[in-house]
Amino acid sequence: MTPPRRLLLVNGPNLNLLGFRDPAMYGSQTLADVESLAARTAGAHGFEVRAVQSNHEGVLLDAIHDARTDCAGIVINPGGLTHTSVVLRDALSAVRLPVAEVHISDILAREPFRQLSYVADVAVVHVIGEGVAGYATAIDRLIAVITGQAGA
Ligand code: CA2
Repeated sequence: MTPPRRLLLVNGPNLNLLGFRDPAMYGSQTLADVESLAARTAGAHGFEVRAVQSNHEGVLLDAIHDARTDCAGIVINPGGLTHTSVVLRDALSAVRLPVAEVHISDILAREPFRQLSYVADVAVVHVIGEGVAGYATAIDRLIAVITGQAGA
């Protein structure tokens, strides 16, 4: 069966504050800007985006489970759950969709506790420290994986 031309975009806890706090670390673009960049980037490949942001882990898990039936891949910035959440990692692994992990900041150059990602080895694409533009990079690379163009 042809995979659906839809991606799930997941933003985890506190990312609703983008553009309103800490611009030195996370830039001045808002979550709405991120979601519209994602829609434009995916749209250029003929894909649509379903976007979810929540400060509640269970809401994120439910959205990931639901993607199993009607999405071709998942782009996720898990926020602080990156460094703590086995259940988020298990959900991503369970749905068996290709995953792109995005971080706005360079987590490898920050505090030691940010350098461990529970999600990293269930993701096929990793974009770290490219700012908000990294979401577009991640979508381009994930769609290349989905459509079999990766590495071409
Ligand atoms: O760099 C990233 O994208 C992070 O996933 C962002 C998380 C952080 O816990 C990760 O280590 C790295 C923090 C998301 C909180 O976002 C804020 C946005 C604006 C102001 C305050 C927090």
